[in-house]
Amino acid sequence: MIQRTLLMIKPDAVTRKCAGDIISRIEHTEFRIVQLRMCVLSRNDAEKFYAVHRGQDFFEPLVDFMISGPCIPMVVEGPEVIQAVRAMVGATDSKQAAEGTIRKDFGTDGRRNAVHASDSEETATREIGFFFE
Ligand code: FUP
Repeated sequence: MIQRTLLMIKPDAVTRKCAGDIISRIEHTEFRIVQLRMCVLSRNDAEKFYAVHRGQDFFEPLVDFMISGPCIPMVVEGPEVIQAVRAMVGATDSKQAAEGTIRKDFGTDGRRNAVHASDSEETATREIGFFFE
């Protein structure tokens, strides 16, 4: 099934000039980047984007991190792309992520983990709508 997912390069990776390398990984797959922008999230936007984590002890530092510099959200399209991009991204904590994953290669730890990727069709629809259309 052809799907769309939201992949977002986070401020740590943008600041360290890894955006091109991350975009290049996507371009070396069968998938297609169909929308892309650079933006600095407001505190309110970051809180809304990660609303599911409100109340967790990592919520505030996560929001502070997400507004610390520019993000590059993009929409990636292709067959079964949601799970495929999640696999390319790797585990949440960069220190635990498998060799060759984006988070292993470009992230630092459980917060500064280089990218976000939608985890289901439902979240993909919501997250794409958050940044585009
Ligand atoms: P993921 O789906 O892999 O992005 O992970 P989650 O939705 O569980 O977490 C979203 C973000 O919250 C992570 F990318 C980083 C942050 N987070 C922390 O900072 N500490 C934690 O213990 C868990 C998540």
